[in-house]
Amino acid sequence: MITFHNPHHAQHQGQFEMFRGQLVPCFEVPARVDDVLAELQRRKLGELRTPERFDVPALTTIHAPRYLDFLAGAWAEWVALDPANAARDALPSVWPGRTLRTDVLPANFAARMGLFSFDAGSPLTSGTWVAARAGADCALAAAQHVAQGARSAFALSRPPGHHAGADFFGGYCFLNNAALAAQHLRDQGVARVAILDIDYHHGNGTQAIFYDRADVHYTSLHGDPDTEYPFFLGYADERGTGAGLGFNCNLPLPRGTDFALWSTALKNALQGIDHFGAQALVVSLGIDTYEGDPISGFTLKSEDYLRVGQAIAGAGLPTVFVFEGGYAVAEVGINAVNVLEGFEQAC
Ligand code: 6XA
Ligand code: ZN
Repeated sequence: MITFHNPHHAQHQGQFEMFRGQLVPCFEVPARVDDVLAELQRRKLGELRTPERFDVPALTTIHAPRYLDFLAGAWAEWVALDPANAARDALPSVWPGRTLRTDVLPANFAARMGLFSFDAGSPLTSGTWVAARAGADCALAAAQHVAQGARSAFALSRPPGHHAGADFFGGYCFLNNAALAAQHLRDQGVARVAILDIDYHHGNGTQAIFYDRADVHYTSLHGDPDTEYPFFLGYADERGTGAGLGFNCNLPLPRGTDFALWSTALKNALQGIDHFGAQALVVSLGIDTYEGDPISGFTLKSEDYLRVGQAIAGAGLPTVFVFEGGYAVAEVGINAVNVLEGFEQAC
């Protein structure tokens, strides 16, 4: 399996995020990708390739132009406010909650930052735009490779993407890499695309992007939003709307879920994808379901990830894996590569 990797991901290196009422060092760090890369090389699991550059219009298939404009210029605006800001990440602190307007684009930078985000856990840094675009390039190139006939490809994208919506960032995500991959498959002529999101957290951005569409089916296994981030989406009764009704499937699971229960949900998810008649699959490959993950609550073990890959291969679909969360830095490489190796063994 070819891995698409772009070293520019490392330009996104947040200092602090807001977590349980205080600023703490970021969990989402460049070392996560370095660890996966090292493990891929150690096990010689296929070629590494730097993706070609996709231009900004390739991103407007999913993202609103005014949001992309904001991201592209945000760092310069932040530093223009105060030269001392060059040493500080930008974090939002005000949002348009219920009854406030979202139809006007404020001139004020802090206001625009709030308009285009939903949490204070996702610092925007000097290299965020460059890194996010590099990650999106990985996802688009992986989708292109699969559209051209490859059985699979891995986009080692960073920062992650599945919380990012058409016009907002949050949950460490700025551009929705999995959504871009799915749309790219559609644009290359794949009629029905399924997204399987196995990150610990519900992919609220991906769900929202495809919620009214029948051509892209979204399924997610995740921590119950009643207690787990992102809290405000991801319940089982969210089944899609309009033409998309029946094409969204949420399988929330309680904190503490082990592999026996989780893999039963995965089986159900794969049955639904089979029933949909998908012609290609995009996997949002989060590894924060691991028992040692510092911010999550499932108990999967390293060896379980081989079986996850085998089960996904059983769908028999051309598959694009897109890297998402996973913060146990010492094990994220072993676990992610176990999924890929399990997949390859079963193909
Ligand atoms: C709140 C937790 C963000 C979760 C990010 C993640 N700061 N999403 O792993 O999949
Ligand atoms: Zn996650």
